[in-house]
Amino acid sequence: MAAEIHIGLIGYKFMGKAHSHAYRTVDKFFDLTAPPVMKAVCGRNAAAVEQFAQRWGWQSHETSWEKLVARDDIDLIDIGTPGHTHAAIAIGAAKSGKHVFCEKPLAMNLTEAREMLAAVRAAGVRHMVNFNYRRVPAVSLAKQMIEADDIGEIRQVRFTYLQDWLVDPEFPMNWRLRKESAGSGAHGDLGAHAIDLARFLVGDLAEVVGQKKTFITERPAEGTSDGLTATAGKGMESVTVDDCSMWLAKFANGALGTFEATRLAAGRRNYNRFEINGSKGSLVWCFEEMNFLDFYSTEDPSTAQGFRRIMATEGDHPYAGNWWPPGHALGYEHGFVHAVYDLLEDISHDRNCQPDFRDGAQCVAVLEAVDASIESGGWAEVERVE
Ligand code: SOE
Repeated sequence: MAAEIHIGLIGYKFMGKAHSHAYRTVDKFFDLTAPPVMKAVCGRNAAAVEQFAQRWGWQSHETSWEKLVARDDIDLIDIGTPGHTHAAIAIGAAKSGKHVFCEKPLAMNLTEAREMLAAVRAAGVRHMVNFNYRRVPAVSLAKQMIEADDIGEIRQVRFTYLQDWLVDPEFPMNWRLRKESAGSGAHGDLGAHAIDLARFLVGDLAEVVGQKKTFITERPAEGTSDGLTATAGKGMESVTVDDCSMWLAKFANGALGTFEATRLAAGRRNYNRFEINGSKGSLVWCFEEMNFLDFYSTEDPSTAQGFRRIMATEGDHPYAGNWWPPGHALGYEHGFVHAVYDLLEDISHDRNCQPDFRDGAQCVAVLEAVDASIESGGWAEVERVE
């Protein structure tokens, strides 16, 4: 068993920061079999990536991902770059015998996702997709409660991911607004999270029917962009992805669901929410109040009926005991720390990671099924990824 796990990170913007923070922090709060060593970060702009490496504590930097994945002092390649680069990097990393951790959505389409899955399986390396919201303590708690049958048979579910950072038509173009770099808009960017949470908590989706729409079809050309901020360049550029998607689902276990993803919901900053109704109760969670899980049980005495609000910061709640005393709330970055903790332990103990590339591919299959339903104007079956 290795004493350390040597990390090579590709991408140094929004996700690069979130992942770097996780590697820097994880062994301070969690006991690891093999702690991470921040060996190298990679990006195309040499000066910017060098500055990032110094600031975040990476030992070295590269400007070519091909060089990074070929290095023999790296065990794990972490991909935090735009969607169109995932497949080539992940397949290259797997061929070099590296474990792979990849941002969501896994791939631009199902064909690519299947190729990535085949590559990591052929290489016998560990693989994980970063669906960070699974590892918010209140969400992990919801999973435990569903498994403990606290809400009974799941019947109806609502998964909603609303943001508003694109509601201003003057917000400039960036890679997330181009089909060739992002694959899709809110549908893949946010809908992928909703699908993953639905698969995690409810189960596999069998059939879908939906709609997508682009309301703002042109935006100022890109000047600079970093994460969800951008400055305009000269002229206008066409938006080639959706602003929102709305769809219905039938789950394999018989449950029915509604899904919605948008980046134009004025006032909703990061409103990633689910409501799950079962035969014995309901669970409700929203990221904007991420430490709370609302639970309703039909089994409570009639005098005490009503939603109860659980603050998932007790020592016995998933992950929470490793942090602060109860009530000392957690934030966005903690989900990434938890993901990296599980990933590193799974690698150390040679276990399957969750969600793995099969899960990532199954999520892409759902995204594509919605597209197929839009084309056909009717329900579409979700392809099963084995
Ligand atoms: C932008 O919509 C974004 O950064 C997504 O790409 C992330 O996956 C989401 O968690 C927050 O918003």
